[in-house]
Amino acid sequence: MKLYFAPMTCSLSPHIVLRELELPFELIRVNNQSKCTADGRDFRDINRKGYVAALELDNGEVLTEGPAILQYLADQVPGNTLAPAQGTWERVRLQEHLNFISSEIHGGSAPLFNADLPDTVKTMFKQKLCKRLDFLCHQLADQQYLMVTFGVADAYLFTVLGWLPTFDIDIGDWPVLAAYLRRIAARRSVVSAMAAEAATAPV
Ligand SMILES: N[C@@H](CCC(=O)N[C@@H](CS)C(=O)NCC(=O)O)C(=O)O
Repeated sequence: MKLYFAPMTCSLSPHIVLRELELPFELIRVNNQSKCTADGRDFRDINRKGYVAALELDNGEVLTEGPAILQYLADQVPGNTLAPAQGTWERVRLQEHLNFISSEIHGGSAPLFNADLPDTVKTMFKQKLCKRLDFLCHQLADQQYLMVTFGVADAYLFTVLGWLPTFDIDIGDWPVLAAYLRRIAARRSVVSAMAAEAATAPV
């Protein structure tokens, strides 16, 4: 498998999961501005959407959309604890988490990267995002992870919450979330994924 990624973006979550599952993969860096890949191709020829993450399977299929990639990866290793089995109620709960992260946190953060957006509009998006952080804090108050044990939703949430300092949102205002992030940041898969991404040459 090949994971097309850009450092500091949402592609970190499938990268963490690939390492958690100890699946063999190749990392291919993408320049999100020029759309060039590290191996000299136009990324849009691989993923017409033009954004990471994209997972190229050994049969040539290219899978996009973080929640789909994360679940596909977990399903490759039967019995692992990163995602409940398909068809179970717990799997539906996982999908509930992934949709929340995707639409409310990932989608809610995206406009804040837009340098052209007026501050008043950014403030509006930030306020909404902070309400979602309040909810997460409540949810994680009595549990270490979103589900019973660390899973694909945690890899995704860790990744998108990592952007908060860029928006001048201080995670220290949500101590439960700050502790959650510290816990995940210490995982071997996370340390090695972040180090591997940082070690790749810019495209
Ligand atoms: N709906 C997509 C969104 C992916 C996405 O937002 N990717 C960003 C990085 S976090 C990106 O590559 N943006 C570059 C672009 O849109 O041109 C998913 O969930 O995977």
